[in-house]
Amino acid sequence: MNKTNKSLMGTAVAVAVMYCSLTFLLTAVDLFGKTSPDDVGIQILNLATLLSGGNLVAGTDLGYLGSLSFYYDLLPTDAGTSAMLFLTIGFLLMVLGIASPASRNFKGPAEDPQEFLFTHRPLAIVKCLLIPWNSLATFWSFKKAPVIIPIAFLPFIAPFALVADLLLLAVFLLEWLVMTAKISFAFKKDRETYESHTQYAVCPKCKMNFYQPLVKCQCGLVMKYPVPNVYGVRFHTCNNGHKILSTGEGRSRSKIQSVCPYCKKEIQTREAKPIVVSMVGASGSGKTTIMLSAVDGICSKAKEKGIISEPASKGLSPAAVAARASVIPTVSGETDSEFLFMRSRELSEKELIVNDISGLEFEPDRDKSLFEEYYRYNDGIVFAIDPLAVVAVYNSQSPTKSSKATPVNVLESFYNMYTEINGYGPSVRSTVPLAVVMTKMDDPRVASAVNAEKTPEAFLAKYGQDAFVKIAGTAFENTKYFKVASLGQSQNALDPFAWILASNDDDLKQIL
Ligand SMILES: Nc1nc2c(ncn2[C@@H]2O[C@H](COP(=O)(O)OP(=O)(O)O)[C@@H](O)[C@H]2O)c(=O)[nH]1
Ligand SMILES: [Mg+2]
Ligand SMILES: [Zn+2]
Ligand SMILES: [Zn+2]
Repeated sequence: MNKTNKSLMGTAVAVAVMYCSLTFLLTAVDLFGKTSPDDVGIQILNLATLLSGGNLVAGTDLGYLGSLSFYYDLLPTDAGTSAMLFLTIGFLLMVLGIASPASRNFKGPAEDPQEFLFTHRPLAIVKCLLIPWNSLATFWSFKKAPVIIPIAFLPFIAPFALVADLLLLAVFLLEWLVMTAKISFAFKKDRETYESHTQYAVCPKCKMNFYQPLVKCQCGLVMKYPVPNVYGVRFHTCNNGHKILSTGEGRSRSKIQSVCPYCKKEIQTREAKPIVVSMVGASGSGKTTIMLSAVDGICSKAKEKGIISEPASKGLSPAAVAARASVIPTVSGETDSEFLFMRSRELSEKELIVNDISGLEFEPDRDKSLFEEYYRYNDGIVFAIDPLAVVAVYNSQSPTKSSKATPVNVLESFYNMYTEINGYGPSVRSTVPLAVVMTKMDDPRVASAVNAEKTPEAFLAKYGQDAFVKIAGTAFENTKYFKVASLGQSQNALDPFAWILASNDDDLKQIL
């Protein structure tokens, strides 16, 4: 039982037991009649009697207890002493019920194994009212047959249990009101913060996006994302008793291990706002190299501005970025996305996710299902074009020979899949920013060919790719052309990424 539940249930139970004790005491005093009516003491007792629901022998000879004379005949003592004995047993059985494990079970269901709040578990009121009767459940679970004991003493448990229920109910309702208000206030505040800082999460493994991931406790239990709710306001407790923070304040919650609700794999989300960029282009057009150079650019820019950038996937490790001049072709079939986190004291955490899959797979005739997951969600597309390859195809005079990988063909097959997966009609323009990048600009041959024309668009048109410019402009509302060197002295691979990040996020717009 967690701390909140201890105090919620503890308060209710303490009040109930106190009043029952008073009832018990008053009954005892009355049974043995040791006070005289003139005492100041009796006045106080009378008032207490009124408040505590009365004693059990008030009125007639033995009052309520008188009707239970059957029990007293069992003992060879006078009715008053017997009544007291049975009353004591009844009282103790009620207290036993309160202290029994049945009263302290707050465990959540297997599909979401967290402790419920005392006031907000399913059937909370019923379970609360059952607390004083729980000796029945305890004896039943004990060995079934001994349940006869609390059943036999029910007439003596009942008066105490009923008084206890009355008080439990009063305290419970009060606590319910307070907790409901606290939860709804904290939930609203937490949701507002989450929606302004994070918005949603993306799985770098299966590419699905979702509002919040699942979380995994240190003990391995997987549960829903902890937010202020029926499990607690500021923290939750797993079914094994581990504390889990349930508000985004102070970033502590973001350190909990996330789990993708779709593929169930362990992922990192950190409450960072995800920005997903997909790399598109023929094999060898320079996608992986641009990505690595851009990550290098982001990291140095971030450092300048006092932002911590943390490349968190293997493909973006400092070693991989440093060795980008000798990048090995992306393994065909590699499907995990690369990701990098950025944060500072002023900046709520951001996550750049890059989908960089083998270039081969963008060429026509490929199985569409491979792409299903990739293009369900994108914040930007970087389309890489190797200018020398464009010139080479143009000069080869045999357009059929190597035409598979021309920018037009790659764009067409990409766009066909893209529209189909996202359910667009052919006339709908995508609002996702498309950065078309002329790569390898540090190569003098590339630079002279591209720079001979006024713009990258003019270069493409000159070398037989005017259809590319037309299709890109028709299909994407927001297209921009870049000339990029990802290697050499003056690298500027950050430019297309900065443009995409800035058009998605106002904070990053200020920084990049
Ligand atoms: N000189 C130069 N070479 C580049 C540049 N970008 C990529 N390359 C080279 O082009 C080849 C293919 O690059 P890669 O990034 O693997 O292309 P991908 O298949 O599209 O991922 C590699 O040998 C890279 O070193 C660049 O900006 N400048
Ligand atoms: Mg590659
Ligand atoms: Zn746990
Ligand atoms: Zn997943």
